[in-house]
Formats: sequence, C-alpha cells, structure tokens
Amino acid sequence: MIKPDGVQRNLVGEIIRRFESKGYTLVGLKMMSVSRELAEKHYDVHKERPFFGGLVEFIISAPVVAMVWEGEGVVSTARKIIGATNPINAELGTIRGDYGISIGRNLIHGSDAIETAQREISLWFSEEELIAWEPTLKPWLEE
Ligand code: IDP
Ligand code: MG
Repeated sequence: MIKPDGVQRNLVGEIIRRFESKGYTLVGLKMMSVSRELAEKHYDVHKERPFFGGLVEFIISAPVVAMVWEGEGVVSTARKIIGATNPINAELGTIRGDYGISIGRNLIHGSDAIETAQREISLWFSEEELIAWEPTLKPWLEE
C-alpha cells in the first residue's frame, strides 16, 4: 500500500514501476480514502505501541494506493524492494532508502509474511477486485 506521503510526493508511478520491472504481476490496484476502521484493523498488531494513534491519523489523512502483487517469492522480495522500516537505515536502491528520511514518512507498507498478506488482501480487497490473468511474458520471467 502506497501511503499518503508516497501519493502526495508523486511517487505512485515510480513505486509501481519497481515491482513491475522486477517481474511481479499486478493483480489488484485501487486508490482509496481509508476509513479509520480499516486503518485500525490494518495496524491492529501495533495498537499498544505509542505511535499507533499518529500512524492511523496519517493513513487516513490523504488517499493511498492499495495493490496486490503476485509472483515467485513476492512477499519477502517486496520487503527487500521496500527496505528497512526507518528510511535512515534503509539501503540505497530500496524505495525507502531512495525516497525517505523519516520513519513516520516511509512511503509504503508491505505485508511481512504470507499469512499477513492473506489477511491484509482480504481486508483491503473484495474477491471481484482481484484479477487472475496470465502475462504473456511469464516464460521469460519464470523457468
Ligand atoms: P514495516 O512497515 O516496515 O512493516 P512496522 O514495524 O510493521 O514496519 O511498523 C508499521 C509502521 O508503523 C511503519 O511502517 C511506520 O510507518 C510506523 N512506525 C513504526 N515504528 C515507528 C516509530 O518508532 N515511530 C513512528 N512510526 C513508526
Ligand atoms: Mg509491518
């Protein structure tokens, strides 16, 4: 999910490009204003943390872009493409390392495990919004 700062900074195209260029397949995409209820559910694991309130306020403060990407190793590789939580520690070449300087403005959320991805996909998308399609270049991406 491209967070409000990523949208406001006109990085939507750049962020999508990184996942596309790597070889992943886009199967869901929508821009949305996030309800407080969805933001709180999404970050439920952090509800006891001191930053929870501010994080929820931030996520609902402006539109986000929710995406579902598919492909070999996508969850763990996406985390590498995204970079460390604090952009100051994120390697250059990652999204957060290239475009961020502050932990509260780290541009993008990525699911941290397959089970988390499943939970988050069902939270953010209805089944009709997920498109199963066969990219013609697949044989050039996966053996
Ligand atoms: P992640 O986004 O890399 O998975 P998490 O530890 O799951 O990182 O934290 C969720 C989000 O909460 C972070 O992306 C960041 O926006 C915010 N966050 C995490 N730790 C802090 C903090 O110490 N201060 C402010 N915001 C934080
Ligand atoms: Mg996380």
